[in-house]
Amino acid sequence: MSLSRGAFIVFEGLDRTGKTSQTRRLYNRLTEKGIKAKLIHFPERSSAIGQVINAYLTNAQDLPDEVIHLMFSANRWEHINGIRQEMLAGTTFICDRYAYSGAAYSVAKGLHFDWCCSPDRGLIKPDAVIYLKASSDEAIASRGNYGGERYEKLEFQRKVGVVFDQFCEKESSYWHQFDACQSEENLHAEIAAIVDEVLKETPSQSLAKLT
Ligand code: NYM
Ligand code: MG
Repeated sequence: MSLSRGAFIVFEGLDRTGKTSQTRRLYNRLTEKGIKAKLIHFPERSSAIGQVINAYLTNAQDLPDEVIHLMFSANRWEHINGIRQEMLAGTTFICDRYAYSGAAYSVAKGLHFDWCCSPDRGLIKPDAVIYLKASSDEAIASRGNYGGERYEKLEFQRKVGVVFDQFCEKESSYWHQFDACQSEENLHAEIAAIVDEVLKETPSQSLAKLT
């Protein structure tokens, strides 16, 4: 058993629900407490695969739904060994989107749920998923920049939300739901309380895989 591994904390939710702000706040809080942490975001757009994903999301390139789905998964796979190594050496990862986004956005387009989950099987299973759920999707849609990228349409986001809700219900042992429409301060405080609990448990638990 490794002495003290880091945790893998994933943030999920629709576009504009505040994941990026909240992951940053959590990162700052952990590092201030002296906990070694790193922030990552999928899609990671800088790799060759990430650049294709970026071209797709900004409507510069079209790809079949199945192809872009597999690219999103490949983008996680190309980073996972590095993440695992650092986690085992004690770094906690805060991850802005992961395989659940992969499934949710593709299922919302009509792809089969099981087919969508399959390429991500074997990736690291998160110790906790922080699900920022929009209690009012109109409120979220009215936040800045909505509509700039592919997928950022209210009707489509609603379909994605249904899949996130299903994950949250099915995977309730490690999914934690928060109201994304409350103040940034409150939301951060609620998330911090849960993460503190998770961090107490993780060092003694071995890494699991997505199944
Ligand atoms: N997205 C993200 C997917 O469709 N599949 C995935 O596997 C991941 C990780 O990319 N609308 C979508 C969700 C977002 C878009 O993400 C860009 P972000 O967090 O806005 O950069
Ligand atoms: Mg976005």
